[in-house]
Amino acid sequence: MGQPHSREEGHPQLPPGQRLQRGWPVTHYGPVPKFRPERWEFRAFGATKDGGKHCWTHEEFTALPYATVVADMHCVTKFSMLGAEWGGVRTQTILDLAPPAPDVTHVMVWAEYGFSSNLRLDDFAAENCIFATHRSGELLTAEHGFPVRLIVPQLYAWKGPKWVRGIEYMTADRRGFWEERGYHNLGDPWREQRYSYQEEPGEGPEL
Ligand SMILES: Nc1nc2c(c(=O)[nH]1)N[C@H]1C(S)=C(S)[C@@H](COP(=O)(O)O)O[C@H]1N2
Ligand SMILES: [Mo]
Repeated sequence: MGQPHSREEGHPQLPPGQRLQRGWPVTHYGPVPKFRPERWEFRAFGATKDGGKHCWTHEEFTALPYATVVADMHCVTKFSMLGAEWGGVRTQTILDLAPPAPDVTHVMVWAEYGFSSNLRLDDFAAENCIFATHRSGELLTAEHGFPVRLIVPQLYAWKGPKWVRGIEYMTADRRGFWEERGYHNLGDPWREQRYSYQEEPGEGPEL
């Protein structure tokens, strides 16, 4: 209820301007990184509550409480996949284990090769936001982000990096990889926040 219907498809789950995509295409910029378990760690750093850095090895990360979430995925290039089941570690679990300082407002999610995306703390902390290791009960493939990718169901999919390596707590907003390159700082598909030129004053740091 309350969600606008897409005029193109007449489908209540499709945000405006999106079309339904069957299957699950692979979409990203750059090469697929090779996973090296002995070198991999997941870090929470920046403005943490205790001022320290929190690290998990792959073994430790996969031992964290496992949750599942059903979520849609909307690519800003106008296709959407509906109703996938993601399994992994809720962002809330990471926030509990590595709490941010009280003045943290934003989170930068860092992935392999320096890919990044910035999120408002509230978007990052959303109940359905999950560091996915699985889809439909199966381990992610390398192309889809193995070992860990973020799913932020309420935002365009570029806000969910594949091959995540850590999060940085920030006390001010800063643009991530695509947000610096013409994409909207907030990325709400229901408001069609696709491009940075659409940003209203206060919706993003100066370009
Ligand atoms: N590291 C990284 N993650 C990324 C991207 C990227 O370029 N690099 N692209 C994003 C975009 S635009 C989309 S639509 C989704 C696609 O996820 P999929 O390939 O699993 O369908 O990944 C997102 N995560
Ligand atoms: Mo995308």
